[in-house]
Amino acid sequence: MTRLTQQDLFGLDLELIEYNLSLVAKTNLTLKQIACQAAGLEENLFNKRTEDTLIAVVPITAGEGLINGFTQSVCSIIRYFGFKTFITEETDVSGMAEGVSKGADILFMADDNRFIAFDTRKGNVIDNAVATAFGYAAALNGMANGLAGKEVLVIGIGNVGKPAIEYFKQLKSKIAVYDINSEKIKNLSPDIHIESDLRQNLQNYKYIFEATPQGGILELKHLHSEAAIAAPGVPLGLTPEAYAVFSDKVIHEPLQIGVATMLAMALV
Ligand code: PYL
Ligand code: MG
Repeated sequence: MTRLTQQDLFGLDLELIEYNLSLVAKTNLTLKQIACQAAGLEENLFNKRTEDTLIAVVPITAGEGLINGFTQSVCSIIRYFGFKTFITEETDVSGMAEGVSKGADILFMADDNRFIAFDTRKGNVIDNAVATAFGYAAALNGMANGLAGKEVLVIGIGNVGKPAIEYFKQLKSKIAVYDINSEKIKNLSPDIHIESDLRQNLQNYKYIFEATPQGGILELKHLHSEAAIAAPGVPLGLTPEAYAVFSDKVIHEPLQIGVATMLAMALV
């Protein structure tokens, strides 16, 4: 998984109101609506749970260690919805113990391999990759004004692309997939179209879900003129030239949709 940098997160906590407005402009959905649709949770229940849910964000020093601003960004996204949230003073196991002893119902924490929400009441684990997949797919559904019966191309069948396929199946979309590694597209269900030549055929797809760790693979000259792109992959899969033209049709940000969807999934 590509590791976020302090620069990726700079200013995120101060710009959530503008960010939400930009999401509504692109998808006709707020961040809360995207998260609740992705999680299958009624918005009013989401709102109600602000009254009885305490959330701890635990800094984890394992592996490459802390990312400056990571726990603060996670905390600010959750607080934006009105949930009581705190960052533990301790890190790692001590931080988990502190969170539980202070009555936290849900613990958010990430090492270099997994970013999870651990629900201490039900004992289940919500994974950021699955939440990001469902949240970005719900955002693309919003941009398309409904993807049922419409073709969507999923590029990158990894830990985000694969769950996204499941979500597009739920939306009854017509799914095409591309991955540079043919191993990744083995034993997918037969109704899924395997795209073999991305450069040649990218222009045939209006709705694109780009979940590769490869930057700059989507070039302006290959994109459908009315393309709408959900790009959870870090770094951004569009070339700067393509992004300059398509920026108001691209969903790409470091944490917001994934964290909001993890929260909603943990409240189901
Ligand atoms: C969850 C992000 C989304 C993309 N890549 C993932 C990433 O950067 N993971 C590493 C997160 C490390 C956090 C660090 C801390 O500050 O607690 N252990
Ligand atoms: Mg409680």
